Order: sequence, then C-alpha cells, then structure tokens
Amino acid sequence: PDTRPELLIIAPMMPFVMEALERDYRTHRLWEQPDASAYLVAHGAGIQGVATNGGVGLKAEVMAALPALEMVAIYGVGLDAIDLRESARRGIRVSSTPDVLTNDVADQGLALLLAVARQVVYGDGYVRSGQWAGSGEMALTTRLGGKRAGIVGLGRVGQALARRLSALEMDVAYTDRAELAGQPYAFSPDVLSLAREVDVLIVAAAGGDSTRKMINSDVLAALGKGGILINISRGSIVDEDALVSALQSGQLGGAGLDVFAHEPKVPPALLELDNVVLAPHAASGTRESRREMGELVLDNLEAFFAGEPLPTPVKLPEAK
Ligand code: 8YV
Repeated sequence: PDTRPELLIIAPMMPFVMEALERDYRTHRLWEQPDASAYLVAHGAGIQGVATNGGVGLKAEVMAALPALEMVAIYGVGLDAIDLRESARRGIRVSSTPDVLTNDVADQGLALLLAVARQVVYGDGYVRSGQWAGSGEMALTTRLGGKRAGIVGLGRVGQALARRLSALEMDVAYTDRAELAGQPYAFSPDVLSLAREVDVLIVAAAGGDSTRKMINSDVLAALGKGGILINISRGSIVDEDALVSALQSGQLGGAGLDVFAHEPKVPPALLELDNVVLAPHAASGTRESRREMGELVLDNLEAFFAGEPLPTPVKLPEAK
C-alpha cells in the first residue's frame, strides 16, 4: 500500500515544489476542485498535512473538515489567514518562510515609493504615447531625500525598509505595538501621530484583527495632500473605501499598493488615478524568494513527517 502521508495543497507553488510534493506525498489539489467542500467531505478524513500560501491561508471550514490534520506548511510569512489559536488547541504544527523574502518585499515597497513619488509609470506612458514629443516636459514630481518616512510595523520587513529609506536620506520614524530596543529610528506611540509627522507612510505590519482598517480616514487626512501611502503587507490594514475617497478628492497625494482588501479584486476607481501605482501581490514574487520559500515548505513538511524539529516553526499561542 501507498504509505506516503496525504497532503492537501491549497494553492499552487513553483513547479519544482509541486514535483517534490507529488513525489513524496499523496497529494490533493484543492484549487483544482470545482466543489471544494464536496471534495473535502470525500477526502478530508485522511489528510495529515496542508501546504498553503500566506494570502489564502487555511480557512476555518477547511481546517474543520480535516480531522487528522497535524501539520500546516505556509508558503509565506503572513499568519493572518490561519487560526493559530485553533491550531494550538488541536495540536497542529505550523511553519512559515521568514527571512528569505524580507529583502525582496522591502525592495517592492521601495520600488512602489519611488514609482509614486517620481511618477515612473506615468512617465513611461508619457513617452510611449508620444506625449513627450507632442506636449514637452511632463509635470514635475516629488523629491524623497530629506523627507520623512513612517513605517507601520518595524518587523523584519519594516527594518529592511528602514535601511533602504535611510539610504535615500529620508528621516525614518516608526510605530509598533511598543517601542523596540536598539532601533535608531524615532518611535511614535500610534499610527495617527506617526501620520501627522511624516510625508510617506509605509505599511509593513501583520494583518489580522489587531490591525484591521488601522489606516482609516483620520490617518489618511493626517498624512495629507502631499502624503504618500505604500502598502506591501495586507489590504485588510487599510480602509480601502477611505483610501479611494482620499485619493479621488486630492486629500492624499498618492499611493503604491501591492495588496488589497479583496484580492484579486481592486477598486475600479484606483485604475483611473495617475497618482497610484498598483502591483498584484507580488512583493515576494522573485524567482529567488519563491525558490527559497518553496524549499522551506518542503523542508518543514519533511522534518515533520520524519519526526524531526521544524526548521522554521511558527510560535503558537499557549493552548488553553
Ligand atoms: C504570499 C505573502 O505567501 O508571505 C506572505 O505572507 O503574502 C506572500 O509571500 C505569496 O504570494 C505566495 O503566494
């Protein structure tokens, strides 16, 4: 009999990861099932492992349909799309892929910031459409050097961003749950006071209930007419309706967004605005990051099923 563990794959990963998973596990490809709940009723009972990504995570109803589940390997660092408390309660182990994507996610934040401030995408269109030859120089843009940048969430990605922004000669400040020891950047106790102090606000915090719609209309108003918002973490952290109105009314200067509240849906109003640069949740989407993330998914699953310690475990809340 086939004694390989049964693994539910919730979203596809790079081909080499898929090949290794197909080889080492009896796999179930949930994203290919037209009726996912019927599929889980038929096959859920034997599934011991899950491989999923940070954005899709593991929905409560899927987790509930997997009574034998023991291990969840996340292809990403975001933990907002999986119930860690319930994982702890059921004794399910969880792994993620920290560190390997940090610099690439920070680079995407920097790329979006530069693109918005210097109107890189608009300028590209200006050249391609022949407007340069027809109408002359494009409208002037904004200098970043010497301006103030505020980082919401000074974790691994936030710190990598802070280093990049310092290299642009920006003044960097941050907010987080509490002031962090040993950081050279100015601390603000909350996001509203940070927004009042800075020209650019960059969201690098974890998603989930504790940060939901934290960037609301007051914060956007405090950031102001010349202000720029960048988000490379989770769309849930920004009140998207408030963002659209602030951008439309000119109350906010611009935005660079890699993530959205209802991906892959994007508010149509954003598509009409020249002061916005959009990306399809691609901050960790370099071949290099995705390869290393894929390797960590494989290594964590392998370690778990061999009874060895996980290379990159997620710390779960204490089970009550
Ligand atoms: C996704 C992410 O996991 O790390 C995260 O939390 O959101 C991303 O890296 C990635 O898009 C994989 O699909």
